[in-house]
Amino acid sequence: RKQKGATLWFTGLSASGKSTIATALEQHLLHLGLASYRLDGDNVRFGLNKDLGFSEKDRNENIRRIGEVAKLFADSSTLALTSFISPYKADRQIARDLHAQTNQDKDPLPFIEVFIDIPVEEAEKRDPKGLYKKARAGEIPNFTGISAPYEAPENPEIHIESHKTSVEDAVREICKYLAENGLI
Ligand code: GGZ
Repeated sequence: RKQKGATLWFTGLSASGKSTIATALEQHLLHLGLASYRLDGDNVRFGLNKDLGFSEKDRNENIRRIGEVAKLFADSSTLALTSFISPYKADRQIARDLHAQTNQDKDPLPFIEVFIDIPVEEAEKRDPKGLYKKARAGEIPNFTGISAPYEAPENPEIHIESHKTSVEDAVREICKYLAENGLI
């Protein structure tokens, strides 16, 4: 059976576990023999988007470009896993709308919002890179959850409370959704 493409759009605070879960999911999908590709800060913010910082305008443009790139992967029948804070609802909506706009004869590309939900206090306790500490000290301006907003999704396709869920269970839940929707 031919593989279908889709975008799994992870959103959540820094240190919520987006990239950890997306990486574990990618491994699982590769074991199943499915093509998937992960887009994250390491391969996007240092290349395609190296001209962008963390102002609201720059984040808008960051997410717009990532939405376009994810769409290209999904259109090539790959499962695109994007792992960015994407704090603004309107930006996530733009990425979603892009996936609905395809050539007349083609079906819309599935866009699955995966909310990796964690209270900011929990993310701050994790603080694996010491960024929250720096943000509290005023050393990082516009830090999401501290001095810049995070607009939580209201109706995400998948909602994972990452401080209460193991990485394995999160992967299982996402795969269940993908299977139920004929994507794996
Ligand atoms: C939030 C920041 C900031 C500010 C640098 N606010 O935990 P990390 O380090 O590895 O992930 C964060 C990453 C966020 O980049 P995104 O492209 O995902 O953001 S957005 O979707 O809002 O455009 C964090 C680091 O970059 N970082 N400065 N001010 N996170």
